[in-house]
Amino acid sequence: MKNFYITTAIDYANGSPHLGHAYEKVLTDIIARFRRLKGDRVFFLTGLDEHGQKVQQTAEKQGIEPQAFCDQVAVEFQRLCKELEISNDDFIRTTEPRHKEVVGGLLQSIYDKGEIYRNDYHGFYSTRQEQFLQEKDKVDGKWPEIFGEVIEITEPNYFFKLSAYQDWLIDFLKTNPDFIFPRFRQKQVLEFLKEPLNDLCISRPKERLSWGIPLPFDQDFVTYVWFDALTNYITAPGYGTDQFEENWPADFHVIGKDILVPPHAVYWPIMLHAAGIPLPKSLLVHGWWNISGEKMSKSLGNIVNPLELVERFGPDPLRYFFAREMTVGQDSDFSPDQFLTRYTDDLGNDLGNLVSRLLNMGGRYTDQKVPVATVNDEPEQELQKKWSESRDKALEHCEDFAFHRYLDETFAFIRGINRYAELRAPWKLAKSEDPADKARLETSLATMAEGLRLAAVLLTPVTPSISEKILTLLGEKEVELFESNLDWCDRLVGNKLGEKTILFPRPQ
Ligand code: ME8
Repeated sequence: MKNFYITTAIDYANGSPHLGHAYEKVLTDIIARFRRLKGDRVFFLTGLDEHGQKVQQTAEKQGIEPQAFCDQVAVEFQRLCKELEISNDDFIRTTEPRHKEVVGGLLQSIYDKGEIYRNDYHGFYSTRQEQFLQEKDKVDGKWPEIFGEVIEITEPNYFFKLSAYQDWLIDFLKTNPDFIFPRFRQKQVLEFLKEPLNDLCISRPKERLSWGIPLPFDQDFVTYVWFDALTNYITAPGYGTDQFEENWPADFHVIGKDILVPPHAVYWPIMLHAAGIPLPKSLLVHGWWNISGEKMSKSLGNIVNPLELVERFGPDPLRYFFAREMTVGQDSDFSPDQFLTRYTDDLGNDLGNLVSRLLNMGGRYTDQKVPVATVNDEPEQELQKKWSESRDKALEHCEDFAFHRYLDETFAFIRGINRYAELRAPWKLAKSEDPADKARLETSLATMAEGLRLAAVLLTPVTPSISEKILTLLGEKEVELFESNLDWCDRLVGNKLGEKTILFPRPQ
């Protein structure tokens, strides 16, 4: 059986991780965890894009060798993954020998097929974007800011026959309308393909850029960084080895909207097709985080460091915020106030209070044990019905990547447990002399505990640490599969409840 193979983009190693990097990893991790809980075998890849001019220049500015610089950055990105509880199975760095070997092999095989040729290039070149420019890239007669310094050059280079595949790609996209999620992105690609494609310059002369992978057929050149970077997706599953087909084709490449056209939707499918390698099944394209209404950028000085948020609040509040606030595919806004509101209202008030209430009452009324539910009246039946509806809808939303809706459903259920507690008011039942009220008291605590268990299981892909903590407090283990763990039952009866704990302390 083939594994479910999912990747993030590989991040540029020319700076520290920011909120956008953290988001993409969390989004991909939620999908990976969801799939594992459904019983799939998953291979989840993330990593770093270490070659190219930007990295070389940043390292030069710091007065260190590019490799030493990348080694430092890699530590930071790997720490980000660990701190955010990202469950990646591999972390690829494009400076690793396994990657250089695959890039060399892929280039050679496309070259041997006659799809790469040498030619003189004359024109304009953006050093910042490492990209050749055309007159049509000018805005109001000037090169836009994003290109940085633009120089005029004439130099021999190697070109990949992209243009020869344009009709094939258009046809492929038209016959595979679900290749790109959300669908409106696929339309944008087809719009882009209405203009004729130029062949892609896939080399940089070594005298101008040394920090790259040499072309196997001409050692005076290094490989264009996008050709190098995209190849990571086949390096990690072992292109050229027997294991390759255990993972490839990838089920999803999760990427941001800025790197869809042309890299992932044009270069990558054509590179693979030219080399005779099957295409990935889909591209999942997410939007961007703005910061309090502004684009996140170094020049505005509004870069949010995800590690600071994780150090202060733990990984799950940020994971929850990402999944709750972003409609996958659209842009969203991060503001410290909105983050705190989600933390306090949803996590603290709805979930955290329910946990402390239950543990508190368990300690007082039932010797810290989960009692047996012997009553099954309207309030219990209502809550159980609410559970099966919320669970089914929530799981459906996950299939559609509508994680904000899945959390909405799950928290509507959690608020339902809180309402149930208000209705049954165990603290009042405890004062009653009526033996029927004792049964109601025990039932209400058992019902709250079971509701909480189910909510914790359902939340596992987004809040793995908190879910595990709650399950431990209920005397249960972390779950590995959704199956049989999402049905209302009495398995908690007799379990010892943990000591009262505050899961979401008030922010200082
Ligand atoms: O593009 N909000 O690397 P990168 C959400 N190395 N996502 C964001 C974001 C934001 N504000 N800013 C960036 C590269 N991203 C290449 C990829 S893949 C073979 C090579 C996302 O570090 C961005 O869209 O600039 C991309 O998917 C990822 O972060 C890495 O961006």
